[in-house]
Amino acid sequence: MPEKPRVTVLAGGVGGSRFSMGVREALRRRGAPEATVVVNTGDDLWLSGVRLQPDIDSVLYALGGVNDTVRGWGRAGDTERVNEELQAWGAGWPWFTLGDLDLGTHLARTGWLREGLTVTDVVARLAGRWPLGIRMLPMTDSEVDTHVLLAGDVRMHFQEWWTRHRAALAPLGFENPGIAAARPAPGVEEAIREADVVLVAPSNPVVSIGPILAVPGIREALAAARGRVVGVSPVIGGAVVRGMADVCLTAIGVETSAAAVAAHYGPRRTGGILDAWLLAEEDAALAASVEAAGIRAVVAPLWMRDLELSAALADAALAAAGA
Ligand code: FO1
Repeated sequence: MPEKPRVTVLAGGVGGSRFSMGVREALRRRGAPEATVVVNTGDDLWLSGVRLQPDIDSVLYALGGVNDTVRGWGRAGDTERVNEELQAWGAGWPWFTLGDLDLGTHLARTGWLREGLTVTDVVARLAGRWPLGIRMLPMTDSEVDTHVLLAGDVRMHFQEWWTRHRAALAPLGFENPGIAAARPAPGVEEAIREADVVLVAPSNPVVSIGPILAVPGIREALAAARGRVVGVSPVIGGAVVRGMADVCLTAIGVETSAAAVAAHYGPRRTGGILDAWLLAEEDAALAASVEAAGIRAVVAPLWMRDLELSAALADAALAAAGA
């Protein structure tokens, strides 16, 4: 692997944002070109007439240094005046807060979409506001949803299940209406195929990485990638680091363990996506079973508590690709 590798990251949500910041830092220190991050758009939605892209905005705000690090979503220092007014009208969802600054983003995005710009164009415009130090691409320009399937033939949008019910309703599965007809956004397949390394962020494997992999053409691009594909476990010591990914994993029959998630992604040489998998030191005992599944196991510190640790994790992932 070159000393200054071209890196592409598949990412979504908070885990994807933190990891992208680590990758940006690690590459800056090497004087390497900016990475490309392909972001999940499967949990996007229309609400109160505006288009929300939670994962795009998580990565955008984090890399732009304007994210609310306490709540884990939205803008730092945001206010909720418009949201209060929406609630007074009975508009939107009472359990879903749209901050004033955040609404500025949604209005800008919706206006540009209405003017005919593609999602890729809109993301490029949003990304131009702050010096992100990373090229952001949406996984697709098509509208794709994530629905949660529940008992009694009930289905609801992922955001309702996640924020209103805090994932407490046992899901039977997840569906992505619109995904079969979706195509990777312009530049995504090339970014995957031509990268020296493709990194799979420690994001939710089901509702963040899952939709990216489900876009027809993306698995094929990973299979044809000239560089190695290295994933980072979102599970440490048998528990998910953040969010409610364990509930999602259980719903699709995958145990909440670093080895089971690696096996779920599968080895690239037999139709899966991974060449190597980073497991936490707490999970070192699982390395043998990852290797037995045909994936190179690398034990490294995975906690991204600050930028230094996130950059060290990115370095470990790059080293795993070079070995
Ligand atoms: N998460 C919440 O827990 N409560 C909210 O009210 C909420 C509002 C919200 C608005 C815009 C946005 O882009 C994200 C928002 N999120 C909120 C986060 C989001 O629901 C999820 O954490 C992610 O989609 C999961 O990756």
